[in-house]
Amino acid sequence: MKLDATTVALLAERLENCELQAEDTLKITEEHPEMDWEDAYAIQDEIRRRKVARGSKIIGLKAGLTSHAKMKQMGVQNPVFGFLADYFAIPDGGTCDVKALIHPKVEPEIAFFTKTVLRGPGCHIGAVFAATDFVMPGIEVIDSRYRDFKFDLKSVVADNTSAARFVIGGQPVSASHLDLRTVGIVLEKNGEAVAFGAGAAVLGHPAAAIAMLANHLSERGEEIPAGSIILSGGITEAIAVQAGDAISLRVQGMGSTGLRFI
Ligand code: OOG
Ligand code: MG
Repeated sequence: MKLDATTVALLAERLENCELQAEDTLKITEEHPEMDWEDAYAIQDEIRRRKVARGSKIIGLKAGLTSHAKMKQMGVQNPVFGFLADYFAIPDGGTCDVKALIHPKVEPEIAFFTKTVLRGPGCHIGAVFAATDFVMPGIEVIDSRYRDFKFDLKSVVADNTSAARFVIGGQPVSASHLDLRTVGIVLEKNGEAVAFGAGAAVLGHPAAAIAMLANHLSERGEEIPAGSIILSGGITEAIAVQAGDAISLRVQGMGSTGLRFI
């Protein structure tokens, strides 16, 4: 750690206030170029602690920047991990108020639901299959708290990897009943197909993102709890949205889900 506890707490407060008040800020590494990975996750943990203290429940986790399309779009090279709070969840077919967000974008993802604990080190996709109850289509709404969505990896980790909202829908399917590498996806905006892909875009297999998350957590003495929802990361680049947009995601063999921005 390069930052002291007071600085970590102040940065967490600033980033969380930006989230709650829908205001942007400059990326925090400009002021703190010395900050390291531990600092970045410590700031994210402090944001999580603040939410839990206020009564929010943590219902799941997310992997981000797990596809080349996303890494290229954001100019970074490594996956990152964050958490999902209860109030991030939007019902299938529901609405998302853009006034509560800064500059939202949507991402097509595969969501995993765990039935047993998943723990590293050495977690692999076989262990992920064994621990997964089912998978479902999911749309993540990301909303970087950084001006113009410009960040580096440490800044985005501190900002809970731009997590803002998500919707899950369609058919729950056993992860071993279909080949998640070749499952095709189509993301539609106002009825027009705007992004296409297949599961293999995410680290060769979306389950690999879940294994990577378990291994990452084990380095910090943590695990993926049973009963978690985990977003495995955007399959295509993220698509900007505004009030009035209707978004839907079709996943081969898994049905579809969607939401409307108001
Ligand atoms: C970081 C979060 C990326 C994903 O699925 O790749 C992410 C960002 O691009 O703002 O959630
Ligand atoms: Mg995502």
